[in-house]
Parts: sequence; structure tokens; C-alpha cells
Amino acid sequence: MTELAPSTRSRVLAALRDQRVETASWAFGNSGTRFKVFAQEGVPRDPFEKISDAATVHRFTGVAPTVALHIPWDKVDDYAALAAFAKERGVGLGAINSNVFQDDDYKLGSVTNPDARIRAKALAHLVECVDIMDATGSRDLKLWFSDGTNYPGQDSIRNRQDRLSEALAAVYDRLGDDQRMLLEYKFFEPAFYVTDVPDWGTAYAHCLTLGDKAQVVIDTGHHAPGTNIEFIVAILLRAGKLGGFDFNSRFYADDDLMVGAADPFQLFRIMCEIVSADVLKPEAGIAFMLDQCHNLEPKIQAVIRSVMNVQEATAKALLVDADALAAAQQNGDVLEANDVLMDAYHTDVRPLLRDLRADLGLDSDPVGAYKRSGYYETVKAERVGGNAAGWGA
Ligand code: LRH
Ligand code: MN
Ligand code: MN
Repeated sequence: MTELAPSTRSRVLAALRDQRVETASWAFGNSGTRFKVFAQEGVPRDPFEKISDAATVHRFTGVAPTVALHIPWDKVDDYAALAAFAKERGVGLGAINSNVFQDDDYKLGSVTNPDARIRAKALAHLVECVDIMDATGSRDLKLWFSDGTNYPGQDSIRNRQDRLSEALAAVYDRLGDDQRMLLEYKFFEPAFYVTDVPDWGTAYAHCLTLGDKAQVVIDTGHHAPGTNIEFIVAILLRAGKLGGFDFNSRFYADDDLMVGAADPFQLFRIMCEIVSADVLKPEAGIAFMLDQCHNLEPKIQAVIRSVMNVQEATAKALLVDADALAAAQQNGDVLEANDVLMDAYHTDVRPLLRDLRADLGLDSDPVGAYKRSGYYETVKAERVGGNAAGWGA
């Protein structure tokens, strides 16, 4: 890396020091595809053990101090006790993810179901999730609906939107002053014809009607191939409606692979929008969450790697020479503007991140340090018979 100007270096290091990435409890459990779940050794047997794994990721990365829960995958009797356990381990509980997609009743939809009884059941779950947030101190309720139809004529598209908006309004009214709801969209799967919240525009329209506490969440794996995600980021930021990300990578559909693995350049472009809008710092209220499944690779190690991938993309985005870029843009100098961006992208930021970790009192090699720590060997011995619930388990 060419020597960075001291002022650039300290600006970038300061921003990276404040950056936060939220891990997901379900990343630590067994997962797979609909064809096969390959069980791994040492996986958590309950939510407490998932939190211990998340705390381990934070211990070696220093920037992942919260872990998101998924209900009922992480159902416990006492959520305040779970939050206290997390605190003891050095992490906090993050977003509460609702789940209205794994019950036979939801075959034709949850909150958009034509049957009022089923809609009421789904709504009760969403409200229960807010009760859980009260107990855990979580700020964000993440809503993703698998609702949709498979065949033209199966149900009224407009009536389903009315039912959706009625349920969202009821949940919104239940939120406390410091709580938010993040509405996640996905273009297809499991529904193959209509998805009730298929895109950012639909999510945005609902959030706009609801009010300030309703924000859109972008899951990077939830778009058609070729979609310009950084454009969506820019539009939602402009509207003050970007609540956060579910980061992951995709080659084909909703692959849930490690963020930055399939298309690190896309991740860089997304982080460029974040940096240029100055919303990287936690106070800006954008939640940077991971939503991934590690079907083949060792899970804790993969989550550590994912956090590092986000840090690398962010460091590169922070290195974009904003003045030079603005000047080139103003001058209509297409190639110079592109060069400014590519210069930053091509910078090897790994030495800088090693320095950051040293500054934070961490090992400069998080994966190596984790492997040397013996944590995996310990949990492998302790968690015999473990095959915890989680996505695809
Ligand atoms: C849906 C989704 C959503 C769920 C998670 C497990 O594809 O991205 O965020 O809660 O997967
Ligand atoms: Mn998601
Ligand atoms: Mn998904």
C-alpha cells in the first residue's frame, strides 16, 4: 500500500474503530438446503450457546457487539435472563427477527392470508416479538413475510396489500418510543408468482404510510441478478428510510453465502454510498447485520471472516478521495472519477486493518487467533449431541 497521509490514516482508523456489525444467532446452528443439512460438530444446542459463539466472534473482531435473535428459533422462557447472559459474555441482543413462515397455517400467507383467524395468529406473533424486545432491550423488529401466491388468480393482489398494511399498522402502534420496525423485501421464494413485499418500493410505500419508526431493510441476497443495490441504498438514504442491511452474498438466488465472497466490488459500492452519506457511525441508525448460513464451512470462523469482509469493503470506501471525486464529477471527467473510485478499491487495506486490531488490543489475525484459542475444541467436546435449531435444521 502506498503510504497514506497521516490525516487520512487517522480518519479512516477512527471510522473503522466505531463501525459495528451485528451477527445472527442462526448462523451458528446447523443449516443447509432443502436437499440436505450436513450437521457439524460443536454446534450450539440452545440460544445461550449461540450467544457464546457470537461473543467469541466479537472477542476476536472487536466490532460485532450485538447478536440478532430469530423467534421462535431462539425461544426461551426468560428473555431478560438471556440478555443478562449475553451481557456477561460481552455482547448485547440486537434485532428481533419474527418468523411467520414455518407454520402449516401460513400456507396461503400469514398477515395477508384471506382467513382472519390466521391473520390474527400472525399478528399475535409479531406483537409477541415486541414484548420480547421490551425484555431484551432490542431496538429493532425485523419483519420478513414469505407471503405471496403461486398462481395468477389465486388471491387478490390488492386485498393482500390491504391486509398487510392493516397488520403493519397494528404492530407499528405497539412499538415503544425507542423501537423501530424494519421491513425486509425479497423478490421471490417461497412464493413464485406474487410476493407481497417483493421490492424496496413496496417496502418503502408501506413504511412511508406508517411513519418514522418504520424503515426498510435491504437484504443483499434478495434481488434479481443485475440489480443495482447501491442505487437502492442511495434512494432510501435520501428519503431517510434506510433502516439497515442483512448482508450476505449470492451467486444465483438467496444463497446466504458469506458477505463479500461473491461480489466484493458490489459490497464496496454499497459501502461507498454509506460513507459518502456519512451514515457509517452507529448514531446514524443504520443496522449492519449479517444474515447468512454456513452450510459447508466452519461457522464461527466464517462469521469472523464475514465481519472482516465488511471491514475491508468499508476501509476501501473510506479511502475514496472525496474531493478528487467531486472535482472529477463536476468537470465531467468520467474516467478520472472512475479512477478515483477504483484506486480506493484496489488498495490493499489488510495492513491498515491489522493496525486497527492492534490499536483495539486484538490479535491482528482474528481467524488465526480464534483457531489457536482452542474454543472450537472445547465446544466440540462439550456440545455432544448438539444439533441446534436454526435455519434449515
Ligand atoms: C428470508 C430471510 C429473512 C429471514 C431469514 C432467515 O429469506 O432473509 O431475513 O428472517 O432469511
Ligand atoms: Mn434476511
Ligand atoms: Mn433471505
